[in-house]
Amino acid sequence: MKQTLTQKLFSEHLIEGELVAGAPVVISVDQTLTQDSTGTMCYLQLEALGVDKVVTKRSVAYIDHNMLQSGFENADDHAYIQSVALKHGVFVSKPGNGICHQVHLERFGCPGQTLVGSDSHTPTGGGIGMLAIGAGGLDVALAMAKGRLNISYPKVVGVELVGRLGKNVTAKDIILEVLRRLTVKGGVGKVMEYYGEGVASLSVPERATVTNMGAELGATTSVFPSDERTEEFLTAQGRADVFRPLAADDGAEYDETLIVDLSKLVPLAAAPHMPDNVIEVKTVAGMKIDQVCIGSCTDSSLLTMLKVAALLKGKTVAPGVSLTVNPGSRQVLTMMSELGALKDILDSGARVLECACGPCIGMGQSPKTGAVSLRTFNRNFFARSGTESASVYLVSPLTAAVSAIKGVFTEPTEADCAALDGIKLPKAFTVNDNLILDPKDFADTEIVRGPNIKPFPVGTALGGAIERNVTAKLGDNITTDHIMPSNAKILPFRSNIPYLADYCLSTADAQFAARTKAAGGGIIVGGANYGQGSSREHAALAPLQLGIRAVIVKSFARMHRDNLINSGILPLVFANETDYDRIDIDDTLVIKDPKKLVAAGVGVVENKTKKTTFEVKLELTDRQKNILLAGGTVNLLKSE
Ligand code: MIC
Ligand code: SF4
Repeated sequence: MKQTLTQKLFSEHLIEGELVAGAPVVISVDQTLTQDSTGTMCYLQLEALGVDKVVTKRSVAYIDHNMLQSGFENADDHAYIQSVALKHGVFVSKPGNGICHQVHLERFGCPGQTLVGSDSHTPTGGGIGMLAIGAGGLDVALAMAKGRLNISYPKVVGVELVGRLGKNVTAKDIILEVLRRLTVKGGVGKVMEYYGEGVASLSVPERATVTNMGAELGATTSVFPSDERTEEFLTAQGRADVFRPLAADDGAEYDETLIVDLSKLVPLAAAPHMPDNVIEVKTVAGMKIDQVCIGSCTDSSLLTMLKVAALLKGKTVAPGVSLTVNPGSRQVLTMMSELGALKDILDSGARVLECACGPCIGMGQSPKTGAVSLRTFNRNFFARSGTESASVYLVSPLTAAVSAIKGVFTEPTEADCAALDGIKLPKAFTVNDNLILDPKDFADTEIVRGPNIKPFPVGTALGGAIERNVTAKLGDNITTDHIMPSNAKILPFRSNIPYLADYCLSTADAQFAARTKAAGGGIIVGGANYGQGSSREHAALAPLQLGIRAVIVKSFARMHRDNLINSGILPLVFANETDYDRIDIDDTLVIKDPKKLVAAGVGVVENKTKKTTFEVKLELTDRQKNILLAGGTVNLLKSE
């Protein structure tokens, strides 16, 4: 049978289950990655699992998110992660080495291998032909401990790329176009598999921009074939030995297909506050802008930086604009300096920041009140920048650079982009891995724990009726940035759930935490695609800390639903979406027999206040049923 690349990658790693869309499967995990803002929780859980050493071929702990060190908290967490990782056989990429996804692509990505990461943009690895999947920290801890991942086999969407990009458009415009067509929930339960003659014109870092931001479709992952361009990239990284060619069989059938004609794309932007709110840049040309940020795991490669430098060369950033640049890795920054691009960027008046996530997660550079901020990032969710009144637009690095000079939203023209002619990947990257610690050199490491590390909450086994008030009623597309905001003020508390819980849902409903505490717990009601965005399990652990027992919505995003189950919170879906309209905040809901509901997968919820009932669904694998009955994965594992 002719196979898609996705089918091949799953088949090679299949441990249990059948490759039928929607069916539960278990796959073997070759590699894992963690970053520091999800990492502390992940390694606390790994410790709780009681394993001595990880079983994967390669696991890496990156420190790239929580970098401000405005108090002792972040620095303590870094010390904990470094020590606990090395002790368990995990490589450590120290602060300054770069953003996890960029560094992983450069130094560790292997075509054909599986990668599970405690970060939603782990699918970046699909740019080099990996099956790379984001997951909550506990699932990544389990992947490190057991080398396995439980997941639903996805549908495969074939995205055929035809033609070639014009000079003034980039890979960012490709994924913005896909988001425009499919929306932020269009990829849920699906893998986006790229193929076609247009693929060969894209280098690995460009492919990685597309697969990275496939996370914004809600997709399980995205993947490109591994071909000569992949070999070229790996050779330039001094890693030609891990290359293997990979592609779908000719004529393989996809569950769905999409054609993107690269030659027809124009510069695009995602307008506030959603990555699928896509417009053509020309429709906002001339709008005054205040800030431009270039960087993030989706667009901070050397290729991006060389293009930005070429457009900035000899020019000055507009007086009213703050331009920041975060190179994706130290390798990128080193080579920018070697090739003269750094000087061109600095000469333009840009502020060069460290190789880290930085403003993408609101760690500094919050824009001023009411600002218009153009960012080459992947998320423009409400308040994520740290300024609620700001309007963040997601754009290509070319649009970002020309707009920074002009001081207004500017569509890059083909003529502007003549300066980009001849820019290509180097034949050899400058490799220096001295910021990567190899665990075999640190056999005697003692684990260091700072006072900011608090025990994480654990759910309770399901018992009798659950009677709770609705303490939040929310709309569609609620992100994990709403549920557990992460700006510079609270990100340092990622190892302290009791502290974080007070900020739960604060940007969507400022009274939620206080209301839920006063009611002695609660139930959250939400709309479609609830929990989209990041992999952060804090978006489940903080509600658990507050006593949330169930979340009832129109539909869930994959990782958040998995995190709720891991925490022992019931993820319920309205059988009839119109029942959503008949529930109000403070209504008392009763789930009479939660165990029966879990076993049957359907059941009735009573609204005591309205004197009505409505039906809910709960599609679970047998393993998930056991997790919920036990009150979460940690309890289940303990009982086993
Ligand atoms: C993000 O981009 O939202 C993050 C911060 O990288 C998260 C992880 C986290 O919340 O720590 C993600 O994408 O999973
Ligand atoms: Fe970091 Fe932003 Fe990428 Fe998340 S999306 S990993 S915060 S750069």
